[in-house]
Amino acid sequence: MTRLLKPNYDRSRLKPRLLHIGFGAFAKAHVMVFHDEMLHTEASDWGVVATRLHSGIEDLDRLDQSDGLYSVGEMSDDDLRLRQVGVLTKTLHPRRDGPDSLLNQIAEPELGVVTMTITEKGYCLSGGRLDLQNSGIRQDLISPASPETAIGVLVEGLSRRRNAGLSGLTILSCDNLPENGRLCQSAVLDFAEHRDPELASWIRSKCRFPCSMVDRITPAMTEESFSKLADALGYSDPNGVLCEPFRQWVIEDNFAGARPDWDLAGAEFVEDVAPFEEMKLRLLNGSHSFLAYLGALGDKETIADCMEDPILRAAVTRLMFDEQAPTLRVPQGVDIERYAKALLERFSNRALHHKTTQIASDGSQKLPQRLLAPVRQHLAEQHGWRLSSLAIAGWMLYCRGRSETGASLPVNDPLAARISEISMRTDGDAYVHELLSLEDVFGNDLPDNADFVESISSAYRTLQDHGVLKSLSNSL
Ligand code: CS2
Repeated sequence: MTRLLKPNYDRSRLKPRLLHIGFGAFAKAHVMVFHDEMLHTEASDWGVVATRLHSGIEDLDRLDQSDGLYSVGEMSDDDLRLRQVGVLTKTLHPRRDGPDSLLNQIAEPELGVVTMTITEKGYCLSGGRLDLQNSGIRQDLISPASPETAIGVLVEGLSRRRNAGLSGLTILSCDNLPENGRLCQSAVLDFAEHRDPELASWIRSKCRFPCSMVDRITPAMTEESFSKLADALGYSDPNGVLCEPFRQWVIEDNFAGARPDWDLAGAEFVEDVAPFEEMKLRLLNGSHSFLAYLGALGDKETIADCMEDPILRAAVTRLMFDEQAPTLRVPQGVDIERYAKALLERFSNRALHHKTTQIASDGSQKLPQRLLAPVRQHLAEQHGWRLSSLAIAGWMLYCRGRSETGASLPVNDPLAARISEISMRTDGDAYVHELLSLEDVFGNDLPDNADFVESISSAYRTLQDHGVLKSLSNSL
């Protein structure tokens, strides 16, 4: 049986100083592991309150039943390391504990930092600003004291802090968005401005929204992964997660007050996170999306299955080196070639079983920063971007919900209803043109760019006529 690393710190000393919104698999395997490692290293009273806003009451109940303890298994092809994380002081769910429980927690004097993993769509953005047409935001502006969205929750919690004469907070976004802190700040300020301009100016002056780049591949748990974890532990842990051994966290050093010493656990505090975020979003996440759409269309179940296919492997390597890396501002001290090669290894980790259809979800939220931003650069500088065009057209074909052999593919996306309506009505060039008019995805510049429109239409036709592997091998 593999050895389990248990908390060596006094859990009874932990106070609720950090609140995490969106306590799912990624937070458990990433932010909380850094936090746990820090607590192993220094005597500290930074404890964590875990919350989820919508689904997940049962998950939090289960955590309560195990006194907030859960295990993380770090898996490579030939090793599995186990850690028991003990950072939690309590869990909260507004639908279980009442909306005030969470709002008042934000207004607790000892709280200093809020971390968030709420996924791209949780920020309710459109064109980098708060989407005032979003139904959740509209509802929260009507009844701000019982908010449903993360943005509404933050603003109401901060308003209570201000009314209580307390200090501001640091809100630390840990989602895969470029300049995630800036985006979070603009969503919060836009919302607050609509409620009360004085509250907005209090937030502007007292709170901080650092950007951060987070990285650890953490597939959704399945029955199979729970039983793999149970085999290693010798008992079953319904709260456990499995992930890869690699983890990275680069954080803008811009906090409103004290902060946890996550650097003791390997996190880097830097002045400018943007080049790190861009590198990760394009090289890792862009390549992930490329493999997810094209792999799933070709009936590949996991990312490691894709990496075993010589054509997909060669194609994703070329995408990284020829179409993604040249668009980057390389962060200081990083060797891009080594970074990309390490990614190819990480993607090949067979133990992870990371499903292509999981990564394929929410494409409308992911495409802009992962694939379209570099393409804009290629269009301006007249560089080739054939593989990116196949990935974007691959997303379009994926959105029709069928693989090349006719297997059904799940289309989970906030725009799914609109996309499905378009796909029932059109196909070919007409379908491509209608999808290109989704402004939140393609902006209003790309649909007007004749080169862009022609390249995507041609890539879509190629995929339909020749299939994924032939289209890719013709482009290598
Ligand atoms: C993936 C990410 O599902 C996805 O979209 O690309 O969750 C990826 O695994 C993480 O960002 C890795 O840090």
